[in-house]
Amino acid sequence: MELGTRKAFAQLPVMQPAPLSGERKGCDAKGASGKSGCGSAAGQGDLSPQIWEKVKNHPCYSEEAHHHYARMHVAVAPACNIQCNFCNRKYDCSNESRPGVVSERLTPEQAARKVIAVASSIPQMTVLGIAGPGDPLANPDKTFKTFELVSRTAPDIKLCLSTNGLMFPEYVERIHALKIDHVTITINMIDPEIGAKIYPWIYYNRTKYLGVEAARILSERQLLGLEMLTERGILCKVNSVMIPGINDRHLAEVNKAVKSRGAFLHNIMPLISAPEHGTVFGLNGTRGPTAQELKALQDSCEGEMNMMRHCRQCRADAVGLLGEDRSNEFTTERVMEMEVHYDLEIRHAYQEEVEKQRAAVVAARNEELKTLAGADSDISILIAVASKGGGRINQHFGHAREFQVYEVSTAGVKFVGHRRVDNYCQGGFGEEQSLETVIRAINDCVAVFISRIGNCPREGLLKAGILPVDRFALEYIEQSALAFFREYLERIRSGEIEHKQRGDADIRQGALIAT
Ligand code: CLF
Ligand code: SF4
Repeated sequence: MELGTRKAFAQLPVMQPAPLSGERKGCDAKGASGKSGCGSAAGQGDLSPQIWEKVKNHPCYSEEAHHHYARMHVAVAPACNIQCNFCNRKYDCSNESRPGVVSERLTPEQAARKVIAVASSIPQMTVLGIAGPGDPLANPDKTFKTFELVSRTAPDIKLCLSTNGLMFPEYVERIHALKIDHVTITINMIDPEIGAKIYPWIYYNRTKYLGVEAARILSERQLLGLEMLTERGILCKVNSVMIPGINDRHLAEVNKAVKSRGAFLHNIMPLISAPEHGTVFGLNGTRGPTAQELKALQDSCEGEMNMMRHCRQCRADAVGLLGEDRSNEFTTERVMEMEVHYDLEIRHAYQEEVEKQRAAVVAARNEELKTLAGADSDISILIAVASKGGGRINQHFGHAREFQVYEVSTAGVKFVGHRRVDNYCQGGFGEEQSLETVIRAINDCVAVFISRIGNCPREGLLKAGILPVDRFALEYIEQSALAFFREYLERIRSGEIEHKQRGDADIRQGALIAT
């Protein structure tokens, strides 16, 4: 594609107008959780206009936005100052990426050019994050130089930083001065005894600290840094890796500690620990949580604080919507050859269209929710969805590399996670083994919504008790999920079907690889 031109803009996949399935009637319901603006809720809700401005098109800080807006990372920060037992330094930082893919390291100048090139060709790319592959604040010069260069040319792009937090107190003023409005800290413990099982050492003030002492210093500086940032009005997200048997029970305390210090969002992520990643946890057999274990912990922490459930544990050089990775389209070689023209007007025009589409998704959902008004049932179900974005059911079963999972009840519909899979369709034919892994990944779901599906996988899913549903093809996810749920309740009431609890599901280790 010719980049940075109006022609290129015209060729971008603009989302289709809203098709409504049948007549929709009803009330003015809110999102399921009742909270708004981020995590699993939608819309501005009770957020102040200033906060809403910061989160509304940030795909990580707003679940609703992640269907429409993209982020990119640049891998300018190779060094790290601590060791986590879920990380192998040969690979990306597990805080904000998954192990398994080595990033292309960039200089700040290369990184800034890449950002402008991506922003010129993906006008819905609204956020630049620096998240590794080591720790950004262990590489402060490269990190801040990159942000400076980008903010000069592209002032509309939000700056986002993700760090282990060891060096926060030294750099809070610089973060504030550079208008880095979004900061993520990975906090896996507040108890140094637990921390010693996660962090064998840290390197601080030219000294190497071990075990409990290392964890104590790290924890104190993380919590102090969080306080300093929130005092300055910087939106902080806390990432925590859920490690069964080590910090799974403790993370509720972490949640309280970060909430009391003003964190805006808490993202509890599953441990990735496949032996082939060569991490301590991978090699000693520490397992990641199951889907039910993760959801139960997230649900228990969801009080006053928003929980993020749509994290994809993406790479340190990821580009695109959270569920996709277009980094291969923007290698340094390609970026250097591109003719780049940053046009703010084009970006604004495109984003205005995105906002119209987004409003249509929300309006359709709210209309559908009215049809459940007065329904009295304590049943809730999970539904898996194949989607390429835009909040629609627009992907063939065989092409899906992840399924989005929604929980539906009379209270509404909310995004509760995603499941990575091997795509079933392998060069034109189906793969038996892949079908088994897909079924294990969505085993807790009553139905799977897809745009199309072949006979073989359809039969396999039915045998496993999962209903394949393609009649909502290209329609909105949330609206369709509510319509399906209303019918589901009617069929239960009529005695046609019986509601049964589904089993647990696998969270797949490793993951999304750029195609
Ligand atoms: Fe990147 Fe992180 Fe910023 Fe997002 S990612 S630095 S806040 S722009 Fe997002 Fe990726 Fe999860 Fe991170 S999905 S790993 S939470
Ligand atoms: Fe690895 Fe990131 Fe931990 Fe450093 S902070 S050891 S790069 S996971």
